[in-house]
Amino acid sequence: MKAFITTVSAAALLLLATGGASHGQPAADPPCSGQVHPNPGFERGTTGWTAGPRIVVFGDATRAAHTGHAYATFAGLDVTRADLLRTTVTVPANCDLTVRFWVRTTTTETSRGDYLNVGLAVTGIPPKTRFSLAFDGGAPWRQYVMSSGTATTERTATVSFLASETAGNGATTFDVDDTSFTLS
Ligand SMILES: [Ca+2]
Repeated sequence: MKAFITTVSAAALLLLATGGASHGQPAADPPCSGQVHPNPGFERGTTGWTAGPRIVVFGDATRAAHTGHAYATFAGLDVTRADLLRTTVTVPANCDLTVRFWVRTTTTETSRGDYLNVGLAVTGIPPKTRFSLAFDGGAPWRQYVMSSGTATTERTATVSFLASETAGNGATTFDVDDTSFTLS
């Protein structure tokens, strides 16, 4: 009888050991991969973004999105005003964040007046304007790319689109679509 119990106990220990081994295997994607924003193409409105009251996210059959139905537009109304659209993501330690976005520029300006400043603020680094787009950006959708670099600690990265326009010199509209926030 004692020998039987010992055999059962040995089998139970073997099961525990097997379970422990499988538990140690990775169950999720590696931390430095994939697109990490929940709403990169604005198909879910302003979810995941902080948007000023005059940022319009919509679908317009006569002005198609880059992909999907929606995009963010900083409307050229030829009035003096500013709009801010921004979002923050977490950048794990030892990861590089690459931010890509597409912009379409429609204008009646002939010199720089209205502009769209695109900024990237990363923990530990002074906020910086990476792109200052203006009337000459072009009507076709055009892609821009910027990245955070790596660090040994977890950081946050805030991307901001700040549009500013002035009255009286024509109007420029900036449409933004298909942002992506990819870790590598
Ligand atoms: Ca879209």
